Amino acid sequence: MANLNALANDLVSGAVQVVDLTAPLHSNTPILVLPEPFGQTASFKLEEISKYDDRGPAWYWNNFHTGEHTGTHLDAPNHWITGKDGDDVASIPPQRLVGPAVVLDFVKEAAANPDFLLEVSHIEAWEKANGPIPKGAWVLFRTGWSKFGDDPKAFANADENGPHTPGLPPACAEFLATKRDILGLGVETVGIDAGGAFGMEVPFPCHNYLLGNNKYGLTQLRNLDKLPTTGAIVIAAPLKIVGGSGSPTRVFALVSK
Ligand code: 23J
Ligand code: MN
Repeated sequence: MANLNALANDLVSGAVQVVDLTAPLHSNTPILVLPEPFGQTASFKLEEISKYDDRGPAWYWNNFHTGEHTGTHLDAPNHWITGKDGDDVASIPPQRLVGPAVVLDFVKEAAANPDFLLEVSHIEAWEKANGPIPKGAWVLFRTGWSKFGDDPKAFANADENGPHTPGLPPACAEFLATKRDILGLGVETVGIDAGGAFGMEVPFPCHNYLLGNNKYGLTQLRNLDKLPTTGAIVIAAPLKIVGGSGSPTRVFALVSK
Protein backbone atom coordinates (compact mmCIF):
# COMPACT_ATOMS: atom_id res chain seq x y z
CA MET A 1 0.00 0.00 0.00
CA ALA A 2 1.25 3.49 -0.83
CA ASN A 3 2.43 5.60 2.10
CA LEU A 4 0.49 8.83 2.01
CA ASN A 5 1.48 9.57 5.63
CA ALA A 6 5.03 10.15 4.42
CA LEU A 7 3.77 12.58 1.79
CA ALA A 8 1.55 14.33 4.35
CA ASN A 9 4.53 14.76 6.70
CA ASP A 10 6.71 16.04 3.86
CA LEU A 11 4.05 18.59 2.88
CA VAL A 12 3.78 19.83 6.46
CA SER A 13 7.57 20.00 6.95
CA GLY A 14 8.14 21.64 3.57
CA ALA A 15 10.29 18.76 2.33
CA VAL A 16 7.76 18.64 -0.50
CA GLN A 17 7.00 22.05 -1.98
CA VAL A 18 3.86 22.91 -3.95
CA VAL A 19 4.77 24.99 -7.00
CA ASP A 20 1.97 26.84 -8.79
CA LEU A 21 2.34 26.46 -12.56
CA THR A 22 -0.78 28.58 -13.23
CA ALA A 23 -0.85 32.04 -14.82
CA PRO A 24 -3.14 34.59 -13.14
CA LEU A 25 -6.55 35.00 -14.79
CA HIS A 26 -7.68 38.57 -15.45
CA SER A 27 -8.99 40.69 -18.30
CA ASN A 28 -5.47 41.14 -19.73
CA THR A 29 -4.52 37.44 -19.67
CA PRO A 30 -3.28 36.61 -23.20
CA ILE A 31 -5.70 34.74 -25.47
CA LEU A 32 -5.26 33.09 -28.85
CA VAL A 33 -6.34 35.26 -31.81
CA LEU A 34 -7.12 33.23 -34.93
CA PRO A 35 -7.05 34.69 -38.45
CA GLU A 36 -10.27 35.66 -40.26
CA PRO A 37 -12.82 34.15 -40.78
CA PHE A 38 -12.53 31.87 -37.75
CA GLY A 39 -14.51 32.34 -34.54
CA GLN A 40 -12.68 33.93 -31.62
CA THR A 41 -12.33 32.94 -27.99
CA ALA A 42 -13.20 35.37 -25.20
CA SER A 43 -10.96 37.06 -22.68
CA PHE A 44 -11.53 36.47 -19.01
CA LYS A 45 -13.83 39.05 -17.43
CA LEU A 46 -15.27 39.55 -13.95
CA GLU A 47 -18.77 41.00 -13.58
CA GLU A 48 -19.53 42.19 -10.10
CA ILE A 49 -22.82 41.00 -8.58
CA SER A 50 -22.48 42.79 -5.25
CA LYS A 51 -19.76 44.06 -2.95
CA TYR A 52 -21.08 44.64 0.58
CA ASP A 53 -23.55 47.14 -0.86
CA ASP A 54 -27.27 47.44 -1.51
CA ARG A 55 -27.04 44.57 -4.02
CA GLY A 56 -25.77 42.33 -1.19
CA PRO A 57 -24.94 44.04 2.10
CA ALA A 58 -22.70 41.34 3.61
CA TRP A 59 -21.27 39.65 0.57
CA TYR A 60 -18.96 40.09 -2.40
CA TRP A 61 -19.24 37.90 -5.46
CA ASN A 62 -18.83 37.94 -9.23
CA ASN A 63 -19.94 36.22 -12.35
CA PHE A 64 -17.17 35.50 -14.76
CA HIS A 65 -17.03 35.26 -18.52
CA THR A 66 -14.29 33.40 -20.29
CA GLY A 67 -13.43 31.12 -23.15
CA GLU A 68 -12.68 27.52 -22.23
CA HIS A 69 -9.22 28.05 -23.74
CA THR A 70 -8.28 31.21 -21.84
CA GLY A 71 -5.13 31.43 -19.74
CA THR A 72 -3.58 28.33 -18.24
CA HIS A 73 -5.97 25.71 -19.60
CA LEU A 74 -6.40 22.08 -20.53
CA ASP A 75 -7.23 20.89 -24.06
CA ALA A 76 -9.52 17.84 -23.93
CA PRO A 77 -9.47 15.21 -26.71
CA ASN A 78 -12.81 16.42 -28.15
CA HIS A 79 -11.31 19.89 -28.77
CA TRP A 80 -9.94 18.62 -32.09
CA ILE A 81 -11.71 16.84 -34.95
CA THR A 82 -9.24 13.96 -34.65
CA GLY A 83 -10.51 13.40 -31.09
CA LYS A 84 -14.16 14.24 -31.68
CA ASP A 85 -15.37 10.92 -30.25
CA GLY A 86 -12.95 11.17 -27.33
CA ASP A 87 -13.48 12.51 -23.85
CA ASP A 88 -14.92 15.90 -23.09
CA VAL A 89 -13.19 17.72 -20.25
CA ALA A 90 -15.66 16.41 -17.65
CA SER A 91 -15.08 12.78 -18.69
CA ILE A 92 -11.31 12.71 -18.36
CA PRO A 93 -10.52 10.15 -15.63
CA PRO A 94 -8.98 12.01 -12.67
CA GLN A 95 -6.24 9.37 -12.48
CA ARG A 96 -5.09 10.74 -15.84
CA LEU A 97 -4.78 14.32 -14.61
CA VAL A 98 -1.99 13.55 -12.11
CA GLY A 99 1.37 12.17 -13.11
CA PRO A 100 5.16 12.43 -13.13
CA ALA A 101 6.55 15.47 -14.93
CA VAL A 102 9.54 15.57 -17.24
CA VAL A 103 10.96 18.96 -18.21
CA LEU A 104 12.56 19.41 -21.63
CA ASP A 105 14.51 22.66 -21.36
CA PHE A 106 14.92 24.58 -24.63
CA VAL A 107 15.05 28.10 -23.20
CA LYS A 108 18.32 28.92 -24.97
CA GLU A 109 17.10 27.66 -28.33
CA ALA A 110 13.77 29.55 -28.08
CA ALA A 111 15.57 32.75 -27.06
CA ALA A 112 17.79 32.49 -30.14
CA ASN A 113 14.88 31.56 -32.44
CA PRO A 114 11.24 32.24 -31.44
CA ASP A 115 10.13 29.77 -34.13
CA PHE A 116 12.23 26.99 -32.57
CA LEU A 117 10.76 23.53 -33.17
CA LEU A 118 11.42 20.53 -30.96
CA GLU A 119 12.49 17.56 -33.07
CA VAL A 120 12.29 13.83 -32.35
CA SER A 121 16.10 13.85 -32.16
CA HIS A 122 15.91 16.36 -29.26
CA ILE A 123 13.62 14.00 -27.35
CA GLU A 124 15.86 11.03 -28.06
CA ALA A 125 18.91 12.99 -26.83
CA TRP A 126 16.96 14.07 -23.73
CA GLU A 127 16.11 10.41 -22.99
CA LYS A 128 19.73 9.38 -23.46
CA ALA A 129 20.70 11.88 -20.75
CA ASN A 130 17.72 11.48 -18.40
CA GLY A 131 16.18 8.07 -19.04
CA PRO A 132 12.99 7.20 -20.92
CA ILE A 133 9.93 9.43 -20.59
CA PRO A 134 7.94 7.52 -17.97
CA LYS A 135 4.53 6.02 -18.63
CA GLY A 136 1.77 8.42 -17.63
CA ALA A 137 4.04 11.49 -17.75
CA TRP A 138 3.24 15.11 -18.32
CA VAL A 139 5.85 16.24 -20.85
CA LEU A 140 6.65 19.88 -20.12
CA PHE A 141 8.29 21.89 -22.91
CA ARG A 142 10.21 24.66 -21.19
CA THR A 143 10.93 27.59 -23.50
CA GLY A 144 11.10 30.58 -21.15
CA TRP A 145 8.09 32.02 -23.02
CA SER A 146 6.19 32.62 -19.76
CA LYS A 147 8.35 35.70 -19.15
CA PHE A 148 6.16 37.45 -21.78
CA GLY A 149 2.95 36.35 -20.06
CA ASP A 150 2.01 39.78 -18.69
CA ASP A 151 2.37 41.40 -22.14
CA PRO A 152 -0.12 39.92 -24.65
CA LYS A 153 1.65 41.54 -27.63
CA ALA A 154 5.07 40.16 -26.74
CA PHE A 155 3.46 36.82 -25.81
CA ALA A 156 1.87 36.46 -29.29
CA ASN A 157 4.99 37.84 -31.02
CA ALA A 158 3.03 38.31 -34.26
CA ASP A 159 4.04 40.06 -37.46
CA GLU A 160 2.36 40.21 -40.89
CA ASN A 161 3.05 36.47 -41.26
CA GLY A 162 1.36 35.53 -37.99
CA PRO A 163 2.63 34.60 -34.53
CA HIS A 164 6.18 33.43 -33.86
CA THR A 165 6.34 31.12 -30.84
CA PRO A 166 8.09 27.77 -30.31
CA GLY A 167 6.44 24.38 -30.66
CA LEU A 168 6.60 20.95 -32.29
CA PRO A 169 6.56 19.94 -35.96
CA PRO A 170 4.23 17.13 -37.13
CA ALA A 171 6.81 14.33 -36.87
CA CYS A 172 7.60 15.18 -33.25
CA ALA A 173 3.95 15.64 -32.25
CA GLU A 174 3.11 12.27 -33.80
CA PHE A 175 6.09 10.65 -32.06
CA LEU A 176 5.05 11.93 -28.62
CA ALA A 177 1.42 10.99 -29.21
CA THR A 178 2.03 7.47 -30.48
CA LYS A 179 5.52 6.26 -29.50
CA ARG A 180 5.41 7.28 -25.83
CA ASP A 181 2.65 6.56 -23.28
CA ILE A 182 2.15 10.08 -21.90
CA LEU A 183 -0.76 11.99 -20.34
CA GLY A 184 -0.05 15.03 -22.41
CA LEU A 185 2.09 17.98 -23.37
CA GLY A 186 2.47 21.13 -21.29
CA VAL A 187 3.79 24.36 -22.79
CA GLU A 188 4.44 27.97 -21.76
CA THR A 189 2.83 29.50 -24.87
CA VAL A 190 -0.80 30.45 -25.60
CA GLY A 191 -1.61 27.04 -27.12
CA ILE A 192 0.07 23.66 -27.41
CA ASP A 193 1.02 24.31 -31.04
CA ALA A 194 3.74 26.55 -32.41
CA GLY A 195 2.87 30.05 -33.61
CA GLY A 196 3.51 28.87 -37.17
CA ALA A 197 1.44 25.66 -36.83
CA PHE A 198 -1.36 26.75 -39.18
CA GLY A 199 1.10 26.56 -42.09
CA MET A 200 2.58 23.14 -41.26
CA GLU A 201 1.92 20.24 -43.61
CA VAL A 202 -0.37 18.79 -40.94
CA PRO A 203 -1.87 22.02 -39.55
CA PHE A 204 -1.80 22.32 -35.75
CA PRO A 205 0.05 18.98 -35.38
CA CYS A 206 0.03 18.88 -31.56
CA HIS A 207 -3.72 19.34 -31.49
CA ASN A 208 -4.09 16.87 -34.35
CA TYR A 209 -1.95 14.03 -33.00
CA LEU A 210 -2.08 14.44 -29.22
CA LEU A 211 -5.83 15.05 -28.87
CA GLY A 212 -6.51 12.42 -31.55
CA ASN A 213 -4.60 9.88 -29.46
CA ASN A 214 -6.40 10.59 -26.15
CA LYS A 215 -3.63 12.83 -24.79
CA TYR A 216 -4.17 16.27 -23.27
CA GLY A 217 -2.69 19.71 -23.62
CA LEU A 218 -1.73 22.16 -20.88
CA THR A 219 -0.93 25.73 -21.87
CA GLN A 220 0.43 29.00 -20.49
CA LEU A 221 2.35 27.23 -17.75
CA ARG A 222 4.56 29.29 -15.46
CA ASN A 223 7.40 28.50 -13.08
CA LEU A 224 8.73 25.55 -15.06
CA ASP A 225 12.18 26.85 -14.03
CA LYS A 226 11.29 25.76 -10.46
CA LEU A 227 10.93 22.11 -11.44
CA PRO A 228 13.62 19.43 -11.58
CA THR A 229 14.22 17.76 -14.95
CA THR A 230 12.53 14.64 -13.58
CA GLY A 231 10.93 13.73 -10.25
CA ALA A 232 8.13 16.29 -9.85
CA ILE A 233 4.46 15.29 -9.79
CA VAL A 234 2.03 17.50 -11.73
CA ILE A 235 -1.65 17.84 -10.81
CA ALA A 236 -3.98 19.45 -13.37
CA ALA A 237 -7.47 20.42 -12.19
CA PRO A 238 -9.75 21.65 -15.00
CA LEU A 239 -13.35 22.58 -14.27
CA LYS A 240 -15.74 19.69 -14.85
CA ILE A 241 -17.56 21.41 -17.72
CA VAL A 242 -20.03 18.85 -19.10
CA GLY A 243 -19.46 18.62 -22.84
CA GLY A 244 -16.60 21.10 -22.61
CA SER A 245 -13.57 21.03 -24.91
CA GLY A 246 -11.22 22.34 -22.27
CA SER A 247 -11.15 24.56 -19.24
CA PRO A 248 -9.10 27.10 -17.40
CA THR A 249 -7.05 24.89 -15.10
CA ARG A 250 -5.16 25.19 -11.85
CA VAL A 251 -1.90 23.32 -12.27
CA PHE A 252 0.32 22.41 -9.32
CA ALA A 253 3.64 20.59 -9.14
CA LEU A 254 4.86 18.67 -6.08
CA VAL A 255 8.62 19.10 -5.84
CA SER A 256 11.00 17.42 -3.39
CA LYS A 257 13.36 19.90 -1.69
C1 23J B 1 -8.41 26.47 -31.88
C2 23J B 1 -7.74 26.49 -33.08
C3 23J B 1 -6.38 26.55 -33.11
C4 23J B 1 -5.68 26.58 -31.92
C5 23J B 1 -6.33 26.56 -30.69
C6 23J B 1 -7.70 26.51 -30.69
C7 23J B 1 -5.57 26.59 -29.40
O1 23J B 1 -4.42 26.91 -29.35
C8 23J B 1 -6.17 26.13 -28.14
O2 23J B 1 -6.17 26.84 -27.14
O3 23J B 1 -6.62 24.99 -28.11
S1 23J B 1 -3.93 26.68 -31.98
MN1 MN C 1 -6.66 25.15 -25.94
